[in-house]
Amino acid sequence: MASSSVTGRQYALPGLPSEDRCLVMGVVNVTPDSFSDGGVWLGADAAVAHGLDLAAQGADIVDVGGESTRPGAQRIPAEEEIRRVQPVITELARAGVPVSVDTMRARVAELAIEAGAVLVNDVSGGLADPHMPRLVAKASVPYVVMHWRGHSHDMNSRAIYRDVVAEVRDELSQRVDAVVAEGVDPSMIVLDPGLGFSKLSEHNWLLLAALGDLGCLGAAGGPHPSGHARHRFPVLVGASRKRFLGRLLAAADGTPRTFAGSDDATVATTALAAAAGAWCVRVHKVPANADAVRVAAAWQAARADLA
Ligand code: PMM
Repeated sequence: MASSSVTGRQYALPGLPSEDRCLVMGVVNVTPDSFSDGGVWLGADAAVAHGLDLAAQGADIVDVGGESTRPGAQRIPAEEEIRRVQPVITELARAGVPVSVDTMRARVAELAIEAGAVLVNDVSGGLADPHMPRLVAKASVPYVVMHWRGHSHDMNSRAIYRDVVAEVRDELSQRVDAVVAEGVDPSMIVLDPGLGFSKLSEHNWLLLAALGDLGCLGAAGGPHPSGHARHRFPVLVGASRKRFLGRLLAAADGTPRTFAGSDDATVATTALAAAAGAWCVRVHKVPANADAVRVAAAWQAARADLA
């Protein structure tokens, strides 16, 4: 696969670590209802302590979110989201941890950046809040544009694809055009296939299998009209504890594996994603994933020596 020669250092994003391997983003959900760890880190002190633990365990970035995006989740007011994430980001940034904010709201992103966040992780790719791309452009911070078709309360009804890989690429490409038109520097954009967001298990597996090429927009169909022809964007992958892993590992009676019981499978997806050239993996448990990205980097380097 052409992408196997891509290393993390080829994507130097301002304010973020740059390594010769896939990065590890540890998750801190300051929510009562996130699908795999809701309620565990709801208090600011517990959330900060958890973020510091993740960093000490080897997380390169800590992603702080205050709004659950699990299937079926209802939205919360912006004030509540700000109340949850602001103190946590402030403390983690003060401790020197590279922090990203997981939000779809420009106002939350703005306050998070003021509090020290260095990356905006927008699961809606700028669709949920039309002010987001301009805010990100003005702040000049890296921006995760995830593939998204709608809010969590009805996202499963949108999981209809003829060719999921082609459609996700096309829709990401359209989002890149839209946010670049709002002033976002293409070199600040990170793409994410949005595993589990308006996707059934089979869609997630196909996207994972195509990961090596997903970041390369315009490459398959020739030059892209927007001018980002053959640009290779860094790709972030969030497979950690998602339901498609629990379903794969279901018991004989069909009972899906628990979220925590999917952690080893998450590590397997991390190794595969990193070997396919992913820039970063977003995970709940850091240590084994931090090992996996190093294994993948050694494997990539040896493969390059063979070539
Ligand atoms: N998944 C979740 C939340 N935020 N952000 C990005 N960029 N990619 C993802 O796949 C993603 C995300 C949902 O998982 P969680 O509720 O366990 O955090």
